[in-house]
Amino acid sequence: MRIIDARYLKSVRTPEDAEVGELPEICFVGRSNVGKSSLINALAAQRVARTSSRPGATKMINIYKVLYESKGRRDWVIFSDFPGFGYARVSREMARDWRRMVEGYLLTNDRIRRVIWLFDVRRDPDDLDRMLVEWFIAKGLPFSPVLTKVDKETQGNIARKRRSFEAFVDGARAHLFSSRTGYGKKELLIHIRQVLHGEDSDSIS
Ligand SMILES: Nc1nc2c(ncn2[C@@H]2O[C@H](COP(=O)(O)OP(=O)(O)OP(=O)(O)O)[C@@H](O)[C@H]2O)c(=O)[nH]1
Ligand SMILES: [Mg+2]
Repeated sequence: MRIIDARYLKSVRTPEDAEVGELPEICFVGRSNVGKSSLINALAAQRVARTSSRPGATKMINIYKVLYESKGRRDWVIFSDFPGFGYARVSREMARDWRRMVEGYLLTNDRIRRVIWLFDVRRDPDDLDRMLVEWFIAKGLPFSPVLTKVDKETQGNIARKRRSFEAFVDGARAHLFSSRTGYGKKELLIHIRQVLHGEDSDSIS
């Protein structure tokens, strides 16, 4: 799969506001600063998504319309870039608003084909991450974990972290990714193509 073009459409709070008809959608979620926007830019091979050094800056769901080519066919898909969660400095009300918006969006959007869950390879999962995994499973939301920023870790640590993370997500396969080096990009695009074409076999839910 090759991405030919990617365009920012709008920032929304609900699936209806996106106004994208029936196009399939891939959501990119994860904690603040994990590299969601950078990953979208790396996949699209252009700067469409806004990245920031200020964690918690994104407040709405940013919608991108992506044209891709696969096996000689061109198609559209929506990528949605979620505001990061778990940023310690936001107020309780903001955290509650975030949760309401994100949960509402994910639960009422039947365009969603997959939630790509990004996780910084250098971190260890905590209670908030546990709650998120359990929530995905309870709601039957298909998700694919991606360990990000692998350029920051040694090969040995990555292998070890991957094993323990895969155990944490009940055996789902964790993809590895670096938007700095491009590591894992090809594989993740193949995975997304498989998801879009119903050929995926290696994830839970
Ligand atoms: N070394 C390294 N840094 C990265 C990578 N991906 C992102 N970053 C850096 O991490 C910071 C956050 O990246 P973003 O892509 O804005 O992260 P985000 O998850 O979209 O952040 P929020 O929207 O604030 O939740 C930026 O300074 C990026 O340059 C990566 O693969 N490797
Ligand atoms: Mg972002």
